Amino acid sequence: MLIEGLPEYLHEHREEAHTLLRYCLGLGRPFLLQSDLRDALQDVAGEQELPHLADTPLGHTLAVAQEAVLEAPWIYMSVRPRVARWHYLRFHVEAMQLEEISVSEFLAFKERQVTGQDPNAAWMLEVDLGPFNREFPKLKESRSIGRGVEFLNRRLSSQLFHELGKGDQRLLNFLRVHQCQGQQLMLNQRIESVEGLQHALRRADEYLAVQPPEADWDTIGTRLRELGFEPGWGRTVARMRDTLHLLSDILEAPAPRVLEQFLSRVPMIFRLAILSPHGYFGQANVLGLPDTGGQVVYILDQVRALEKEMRRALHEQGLDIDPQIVVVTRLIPEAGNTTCNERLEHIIGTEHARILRVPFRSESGEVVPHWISRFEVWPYLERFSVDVGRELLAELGGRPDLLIGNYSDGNLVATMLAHNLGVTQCNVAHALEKPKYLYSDLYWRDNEDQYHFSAQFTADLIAMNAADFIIASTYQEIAGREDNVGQYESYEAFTMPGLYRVVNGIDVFDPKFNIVSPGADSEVYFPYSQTERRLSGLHDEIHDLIYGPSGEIARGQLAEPGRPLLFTMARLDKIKNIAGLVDWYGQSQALRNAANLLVVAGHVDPANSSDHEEREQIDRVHYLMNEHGLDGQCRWLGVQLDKNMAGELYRYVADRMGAFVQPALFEAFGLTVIEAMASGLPTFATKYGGPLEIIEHGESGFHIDPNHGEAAAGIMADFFERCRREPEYWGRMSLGAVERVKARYTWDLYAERMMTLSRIYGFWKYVTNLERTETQRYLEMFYGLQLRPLSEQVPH
Ligand code: UDP
Ligand code: LCN
Repeated sequence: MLIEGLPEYLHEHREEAHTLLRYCLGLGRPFLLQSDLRDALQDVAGEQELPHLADTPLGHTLAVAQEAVLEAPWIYMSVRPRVARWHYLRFHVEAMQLEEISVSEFLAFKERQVTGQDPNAAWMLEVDLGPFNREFPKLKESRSIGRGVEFLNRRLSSQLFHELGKGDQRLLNFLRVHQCQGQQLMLNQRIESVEGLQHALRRADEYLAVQPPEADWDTIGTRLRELGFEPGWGRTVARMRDTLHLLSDILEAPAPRVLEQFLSRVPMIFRLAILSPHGYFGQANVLGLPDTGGQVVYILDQVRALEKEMRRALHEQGLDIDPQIVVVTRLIPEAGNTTCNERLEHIIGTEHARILRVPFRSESGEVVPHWISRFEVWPYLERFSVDVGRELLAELGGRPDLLIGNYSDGNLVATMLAHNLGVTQCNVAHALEKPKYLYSDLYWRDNEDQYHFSAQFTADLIAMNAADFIIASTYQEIAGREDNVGQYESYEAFTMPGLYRVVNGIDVFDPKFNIVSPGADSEVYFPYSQTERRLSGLHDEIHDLIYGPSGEIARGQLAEPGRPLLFTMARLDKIKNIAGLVDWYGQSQALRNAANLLVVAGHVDPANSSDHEEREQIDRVHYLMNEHGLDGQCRWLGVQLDKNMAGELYRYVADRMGAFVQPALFEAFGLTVIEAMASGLPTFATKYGGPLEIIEHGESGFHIDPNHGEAAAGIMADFFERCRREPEYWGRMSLGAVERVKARYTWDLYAERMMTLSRIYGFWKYVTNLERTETQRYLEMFYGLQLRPLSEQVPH
């Protein structure tokens, strides 16, 4: 039994156990969450004077239970005793019997509470990807989750070793497939076998040993080509020899580290396509518009970092080839003051990277002119993928070597393209919507009109299973924490009653998961103390923005400008909880006395918003400002700041010993959090999602619980009060924040890691059956029979 001593306890302490379980049933709710179960345990221990209850096997079970489903006399429970490990139990409260059950039984019981029908009465589709992966190597330890490539390297190098010994040619073939712009790279056809390769390596080494170490391919290439080699081994003779030695070592005994090192030198990635269909993807006037935030910032910074890294690698490999990166997004003819109606746009800060925009088309082929919410893009994506495939090939002059999808829609398009073109696929989620909203799966029908989650979750399942590898920004994104379910983990088992039940949707122990954290652009977000780099030319404008009169783009005028600023900036989505923050602030006299609130979000005039949810939030913020009488203490700016302005604003707030707050109900990663920290702003951020991992509470910032606004306001008020008493405290927190970002969240680290992963997964995909054809076929069926009809139902 998974909780030691539980059956014996139930038997021997029947009365006590009965009291607790009956209490849970007596709450009269069909579902209890983790926090409810913990509260129940505490309540019973207190009311019934059973202080030891938490220390009993039943107490331990409730402490690790994620959810209970109740219908007298039954209580079903999902239990997660360790990160990403799940068990399912049921208690018969009258008979006091306990049984372990399958995930399928647990989900079926859940469905029954929603539909009121016996789940056995009607057939229900069960989605189970488990059988496809049975033969596939999996990580064993939860602490290794997110380090898939290291695991894969270890596992597969021993396999390679074994097979090379049997005369396996795949490594050789792999080294012969590389070409760029019609030029053969690495090896030519003269080398026909592994023995031949070993022989050629020795001859090449002997030859190079007596050449000047700084000589390049032009000098020594003729001889190497006769031996069977082509360019790509290194810019100089010294580097070439080093690479040849790595390969000889692998042929002798492939050690994982050497293999990784060797592969990171093989020229494989010249052309990259990054897919990000929804929102306004542009370089100016877009941030803060609906659906347009961190993903755009992430991709533009990523492109700059990757191009630099690709260029560096190609240079070292001795190749004069320009890397090509194309970001594919949607072309929006009615683009306001953005450039989203332009087909091609050069990406600033790169040599060749560009944005390629392809329009959505209606069934009859007409271009869709207006912006479409990310929740409603589904009916357009199939056709979009076909159009993109064609345009991309033309733009890149051939197939990309890697496709990177972004968010649910981009990952789905990447899936379709990768399949058609036979290219390695990498996914980046940015934000998985399912775990953002409580019961978004169980009560999916209630949300269907507004969010169409049924299509989105189906697309997520398809794309995450199709991907060759997945990049997550944090560990928690994959597998959460001890008492917190990971974002991907939440796709393992769930149900959408009446649609389908997922018993094995994704396995977070799959080596496809890798953590590669994004950074904050250090050219833009640097500490306030680096005075020589500051954009002081913007200070007058910033001053007017913060302290100017209210008007079309601003509400509130700060009556006491000397107070520090508590700053927040986000898209005005409900989940960002800006209205919640205004409410906490309004209710906390201590916080109001300590600091002014500065909000940069959305529009002040709802007429300027095209998004339903945003308009609702605008109205709510107005309402709360009226309700709490905040016009003298809260400044709300309905503007989209360009990043230089945003960067200088963080620092301007830091100059005045202010702080940043990110109050979201859930934040997948939270780029504003690392930007504020990099600028030296003490930062308070939600404990739900990425910030939990980014910030070490009390050292590099503070976690706040958005569900307990009063406590959050208290933490912030105490902070300002302490800084008033102890000014060096502010400096200490500021420094802690800067150091944390420097150590963990930089784009240089990102690019180097990302390129290594791309090469290694590309290699393994080539030499093994990582293709997973069976999975692909199953997913195609799922696409055709589920996602297509669901997408059709979305208004278009
Ligand atoms: N941002 C900005 N100006 C604005 C609003 C937002 O530059 O007016 C930027 C912000 O600096 C950050 C991004 O938009 O880089 C938001 O990313 P985050 O990850 O915090 O949230 P998301 O919007 O992706 O959910
Ligand atoms: C989307 C989000 O919601 C944020 O939490 C991330 O920081 C952003 O994308 C970049 O990945």
